[in-house]
Amino acid sequence: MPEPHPPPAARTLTRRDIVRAAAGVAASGLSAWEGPAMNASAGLRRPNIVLIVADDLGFGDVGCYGASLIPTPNVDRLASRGLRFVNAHAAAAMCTPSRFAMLTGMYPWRKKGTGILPGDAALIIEPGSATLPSVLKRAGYRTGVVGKWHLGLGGPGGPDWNGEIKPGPLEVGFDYCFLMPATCDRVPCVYVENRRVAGLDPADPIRVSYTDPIGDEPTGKARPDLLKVRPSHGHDQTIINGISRIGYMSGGKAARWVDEDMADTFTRKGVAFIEQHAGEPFFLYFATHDPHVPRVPHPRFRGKSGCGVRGDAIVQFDWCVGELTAALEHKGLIEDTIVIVTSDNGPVVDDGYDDGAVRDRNGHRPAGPLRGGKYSIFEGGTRVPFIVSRPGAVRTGETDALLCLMDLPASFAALAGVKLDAGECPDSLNVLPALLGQTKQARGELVEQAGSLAILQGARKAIEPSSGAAYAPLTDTELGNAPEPQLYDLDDDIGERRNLAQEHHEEVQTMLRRLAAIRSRPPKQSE
Ligand code: NG6
Ligand code: CA
Repeated sequence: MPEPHPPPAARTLTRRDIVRAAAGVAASGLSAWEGPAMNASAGLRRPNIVLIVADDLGFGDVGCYGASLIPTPNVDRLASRGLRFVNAHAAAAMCTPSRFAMLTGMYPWRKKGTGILPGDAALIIEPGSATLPSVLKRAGYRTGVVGKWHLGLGGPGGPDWNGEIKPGPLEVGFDYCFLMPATCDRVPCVYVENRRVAGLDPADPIRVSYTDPIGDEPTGKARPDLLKVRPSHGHDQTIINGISRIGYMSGGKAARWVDEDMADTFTRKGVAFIEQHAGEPFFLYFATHDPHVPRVPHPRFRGKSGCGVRGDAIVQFDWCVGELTAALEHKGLIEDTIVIVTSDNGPVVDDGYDDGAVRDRNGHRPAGPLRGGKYSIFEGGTRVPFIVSRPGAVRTGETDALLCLMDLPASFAALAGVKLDAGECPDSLNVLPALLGQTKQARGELVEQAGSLAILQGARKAIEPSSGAAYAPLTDTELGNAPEPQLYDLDDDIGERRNLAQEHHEEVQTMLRRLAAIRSRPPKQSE
């Protein structure tokens, strides 16, 4: 098990730091968009970016982060020729807020309506605003998203599944999309390609409801005998492909996905995007469903991990990473492409289906040494695997630089030479030198979000008091909520077992005041 390293001393990154760090990069011969090992045949071009984001993959879930029962050779290979971060975080311990922050560069708790969305929610990102894809588009990148979206589609009334689905990814900076609209356990179970449901027969229109039963198809509640995976909590509405989901749907039969084929389908679309844009700078956001529930990996991955179906879904995820990497190699682009592998939030074992994942876990610890997991304000909620690889241009090894997925917009804007206007991506910091391994100086502090908020400053972490539940409903995940403030020293106590708040009363109050200040104003605007 790798020992997570202590984060750097608490300090906020200032503009001057960023300028200095950038100067250091230039002095080392690594300019913003031209690495030292630049492939001569590729000429002077900006690197492509392939951002691979797993769903609910934990800090201890892949081999290079200590998993011994789950073979992940492709992720491990990227790590061995790249940089492995041990203090990288999602902005939140759930999907929608985490991805919202990653794409907009804004803390999700600044905006109402960024909690876990139903499958028929309207788009929550402002069309035309500065986003990770739109800033890259300004620099001439071709931008695509393949896989999980879960940020809503359509205007205030929600998406028109049978017509033009707009606004969506194409209105917030992507040139191309092939989406699972929300989650795999939420209806509608169809793919959206650009502005249409893929493969929809107009004679069989889709209807969706999150309140009332719709159509005459069986539900998991009424017909559990029809199910190939039974729910353990919730997830008992319309049955699609032998799995009951959250929400009701009817119609769209020809367009429905087959869960077992989803990883293959996404991978095919991701590889096609890479091949199509091999001659120009491109950004691909590849968002897998694995290892989120329902876990029904393709039969060829069944039994391939030593810890049940959740591990098998991670083996399938690793296969996707291998295929995308192979496509880059095949096109001669591996040295011209920054590949990132990470996750939207921490792990959960039983997230609502009785799929044997708890029974078969075989001692595997999805969060590694961390406490909590998905939904939790403990580190297991937001600290995620994060690997950056670009052979010859990104240093190899391990780094304890503190960063957040929310920093990608400002960092890649810097990489592409785009200047963000004041107020654009307001909480996103340019940590490009740390991403490239030129420095371990990145963020000095970060706000983490689950049901409550916490502030991380160097090795110290303060969690605000909260009246929330101690455990996630019907699961054994500790949420970290407590009516009194909590203070942990992550250098000595990465597992957050010793609450130091009583003996360091002043310190915890100072940290919580700082949290309140960030809440009222983005730090970048106070400089
Ligand atoms: C919860 C679901 C869970 C999962 C989660 C979203 C129930 C009981 N639980 O409400 O299964 O879908 O939402 O996960 O319905 S996330 O990774 O997209 O945030
Ligand atoms: Ca997730």
